[in-house]
Amino acid sequence: MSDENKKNEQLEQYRTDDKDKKLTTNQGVKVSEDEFSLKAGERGPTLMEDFHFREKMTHFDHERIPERIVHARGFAAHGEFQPYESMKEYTKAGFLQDPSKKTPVFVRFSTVAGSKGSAETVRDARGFAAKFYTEEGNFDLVGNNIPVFFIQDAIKFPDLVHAVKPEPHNEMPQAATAHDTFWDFIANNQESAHMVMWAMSDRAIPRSLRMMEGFGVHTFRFVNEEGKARFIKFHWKPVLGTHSLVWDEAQKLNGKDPDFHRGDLWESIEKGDYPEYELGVQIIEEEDEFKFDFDILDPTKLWPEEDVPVKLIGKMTLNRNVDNVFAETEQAAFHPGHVVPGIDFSNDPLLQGRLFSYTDTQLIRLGGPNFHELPINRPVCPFHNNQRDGYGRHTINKGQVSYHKNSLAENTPEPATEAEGGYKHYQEKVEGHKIRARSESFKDHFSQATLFWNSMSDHEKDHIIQAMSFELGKVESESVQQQVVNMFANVSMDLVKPVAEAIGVDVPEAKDSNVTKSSPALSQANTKHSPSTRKVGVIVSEGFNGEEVANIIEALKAADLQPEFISSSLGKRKGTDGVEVTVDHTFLTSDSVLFDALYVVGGNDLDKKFKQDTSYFLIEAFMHFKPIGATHEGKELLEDHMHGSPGVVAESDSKTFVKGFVEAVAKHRHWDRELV
Ligand code: HDE
Repeated sequence: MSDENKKNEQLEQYRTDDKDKKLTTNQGVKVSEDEFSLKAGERGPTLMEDFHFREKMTHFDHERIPERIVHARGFAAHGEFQPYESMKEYTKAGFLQDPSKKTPVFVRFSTVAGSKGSAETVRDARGFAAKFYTEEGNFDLVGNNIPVFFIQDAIKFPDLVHAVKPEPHNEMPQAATAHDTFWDFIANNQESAHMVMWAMSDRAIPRSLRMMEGFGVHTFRFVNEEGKARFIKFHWKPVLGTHSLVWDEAQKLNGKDPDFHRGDLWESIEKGDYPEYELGVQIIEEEDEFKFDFDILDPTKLWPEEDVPVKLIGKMTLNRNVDNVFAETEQAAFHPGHVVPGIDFSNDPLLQGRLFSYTDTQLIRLGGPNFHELPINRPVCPFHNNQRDGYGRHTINKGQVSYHKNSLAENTPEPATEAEGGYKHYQEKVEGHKIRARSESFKDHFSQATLFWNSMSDHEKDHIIQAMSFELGKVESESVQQQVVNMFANVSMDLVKPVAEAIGVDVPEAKDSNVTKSSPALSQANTKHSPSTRKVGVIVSEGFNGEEVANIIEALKAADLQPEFISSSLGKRKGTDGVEVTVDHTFLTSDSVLFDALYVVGGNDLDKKFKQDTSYFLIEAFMHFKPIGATHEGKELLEDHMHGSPGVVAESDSKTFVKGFVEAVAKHRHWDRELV
């Protein structure tokens, strides 16, 4: 990371390295013994005066803080954001003015429903929270990888979360929506239909945190120097494209590697394969607010990209892992209300409620009102006000004055004028009766759910049918199952009929909506494809074809693939021509689900166990539609039905093999493969 990263410089003051140091108490007194508590006699009771024991134990007893009520399971990294061009025309936000200016960022990704220790490849939305440490204060873009939300009004959030979390009487199931209370909530709160479609789609099981989109979800405002405002929505577009796992694979990964997503992010950054995301905005002029067939304030609606194009305005690169997960990732406090001049809110009732919740939750989680002083949360610009005291106060405010207005400190700290950078809320004219109601314009819950369905490719539709059949198949109440199926008849009978049949409830009467429109941008079939950083498991044994295989491995690396060797045991495997490879994993320590593709090399001396293990890996990879390559003796290890299948590249000629295999890997998955 470049030295001029101000956040990094600031954090450096707080970092400490205990290596090669003497052990001390927190008071700095050197400790002479850390294994035996102070006792009255070798077999006697421990003495109260053992200050080292007391301090060590007390600190340990208080190590835990409450986990986040939602988004408890998360992982974060540092990075930088750089705009492509000045956005002066649209916003006065300082960090978006100069294409040569880099702004430090900290990004925390998360699952929503699971607790802090839950597995990572569950079916769920992913949080995508970015903190920009700008010169004008912190701007937090606290988004998800799904562009819409379950509910329209923040007052329903506690109900939604109670329904999705493990059921209170038996605390099951962990990190899953496949249970009665979640689906009961859905059927009885039908504004959730659109988000449910996304949650049942492949978007909810990303291949990698590096390969998913991010969305601000709500409508925000950009305000420029002249005070002109426009409605905007924020997007993150991953440079590697948007790719997903398959459900069977995701479930197996939860056992084989519950840290799969954080491991992938951590390793990529350690290797220098820095995850990159382009920041985009959709912009709607104020005068066009009512030109759409949905309300632009409704958080259950997206703005189809074909109607309102996404303007890419900059790139974020994550290039440094944290030094300490608790100090940084866990103590990071995000808030959609952390905005800077040039960025403002809309009246989206979900956003308005979030503006209250985030500080409130930090007060219990981080133990008081001074969490902004924790190193990870401190802005890189100075901050001055009359707020004082409270638990864990770090700042030593000098002087006698802590109030406004005053004369003793010449009325400082003083409010800044707009020209000096003072935040001025956009002067939107509002009027109305105090009323607990929802706008009529928020009442269409199904059109965009159908738009989403219409936009899916055949295999994506099939995955949604499978996901719903799985989820509802786990629901015990037949009444809830029936209610949900009846509800989704409003979306499409092509979806509902096979689901109803799979779970054995009545196929409801057709209520197909008349939405025929689709939005190609919503389908992952239309995303970018690249072989870059894809992990290839290379199955190898003694006596493999040395030189040729070595050349193939080099060519795969040159194409930015990441081959790792798998064999029966660790150590070296000898090939012909004096070539040797070091095994990275055994059949026992790895699994096909941990790789994007398999390349079977084999060898000239294969025992039954090796063949069996290889066969298990291959069958699973094949079922998960993964690219499979085979050369030399490896070709004989393929099952008969695999030969000639899409994405299976079995070749003797090295060059033809490399070309075909790299292309197959870039495709991600081969959905046109027929399963047997
Ligand atoms: Fe959150 N949300 N949320 N949320 N949310 C929290 O804040 C809340 C919503 C999102 O990595 C909590 O610090 C309400 C939408 C992310 O630390 C809490 C409502 C979106 C994260 C909270 C929503 C999000 C949170 C829990 C409905 C996508 C993790 C811990 C009105 C745009 C941030 C915390 C991190 C976390 C409240 C809905 C994204 C309780 C009341 C919509 C990424 O304050």
